[in-house]
Amino acid sequence: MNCNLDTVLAQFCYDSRVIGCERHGCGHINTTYLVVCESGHRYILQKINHTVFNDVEALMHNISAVIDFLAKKASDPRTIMKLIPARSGADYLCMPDGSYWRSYDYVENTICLQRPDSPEDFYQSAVAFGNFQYQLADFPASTLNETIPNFHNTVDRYRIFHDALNRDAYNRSRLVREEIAFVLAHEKEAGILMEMQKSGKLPLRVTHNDTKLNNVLLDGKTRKALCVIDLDTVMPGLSVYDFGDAIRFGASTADEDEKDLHKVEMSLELFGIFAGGFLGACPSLTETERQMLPMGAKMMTLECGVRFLTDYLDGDHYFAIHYEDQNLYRSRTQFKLVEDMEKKWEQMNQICGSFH
Ligand code: GN1
Ligand code: MG
Repeated sequence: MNCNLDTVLAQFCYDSRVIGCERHGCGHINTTYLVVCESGHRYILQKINHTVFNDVEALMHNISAVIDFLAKKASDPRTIMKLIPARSGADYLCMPDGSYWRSYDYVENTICLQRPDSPEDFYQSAVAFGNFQYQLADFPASTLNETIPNFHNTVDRYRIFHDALNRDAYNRSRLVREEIAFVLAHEKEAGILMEMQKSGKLPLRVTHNDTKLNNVLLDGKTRKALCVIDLDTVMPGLSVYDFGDAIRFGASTADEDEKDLHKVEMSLELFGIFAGGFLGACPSLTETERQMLPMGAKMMTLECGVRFLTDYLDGDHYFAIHYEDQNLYRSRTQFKLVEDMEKKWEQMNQICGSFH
């Protein structure tokens, strides 16, 4: 039996009676609602995908620790997410049907974008993510749980891809020969970043790991960077993951599932703008980290494409899809972006080298 939303809503400490609750946002993993109360106060309610995050307690421990840490450094409370406790006093709720829920204050007068309306919007997201990483530089990383083990371990993502391909449970591999060939042709590069981390060339930091443009809120009035959201994957990681994942999504000239690949390019202009904002807000990166930013962009894009294609082969159980073959279209845009980055490789390196 599935619990109904009213029963869930009744268990959170909202300031007045709930008068509305609608689906909200574009996340691929959790299910998000916008809650409106009689007072006019609004909240975010999320059903946590506990197939993806199977230790919800560990996940919520991370989030509240990160929020508390950032809140101590922040001068404006709107810059940090605020968890709304359940009536039990806990910061999440487990319902009798086994579903998990949490709630946040809704940050009013903010903008959440799927694509930058202007280069300045993208610059602001770079400032937000660069600053986020900078603020967490002295967070005690060993107290963080790994909410999804091997999240950006591209070599392991390839292992899972091979498993799915061998199973071919939905008999779909015959439909995606070209995409499979692309993935296999890039396999030898998959370990580059992790090897550099293991040999001490790239330092382990506390990173966000999911730096899509829609995981940052801009101030509605000033359009300046305000608040980084979606803290589920804050874990020890590499700075170049955060840079790279943001490029993958926000420097693309088209949507993540664009069907017309002619429209999909990695904009060098946006790449440069993001690099400037990110490096300016996070001045502590080492020379090697700076040099590896283009590789971070390429690896995060390749890895995400591999993950989308794996999920397509596996029957679309991980990423939420809104129409058939959406994961396949998503994977194609990622591979097109990787190809485009390979063409623009020299310029990408030049741009990163120009910020000293
Ligand atoms: C997911 O949850 P959301 O939509 O912000 C995914 C990211 C992918 C992204 C692709 C926990 O992010 O890793 O890069 O989709 N999050 C998780 O759009 O797997
Ligand atoms: Mg998100």
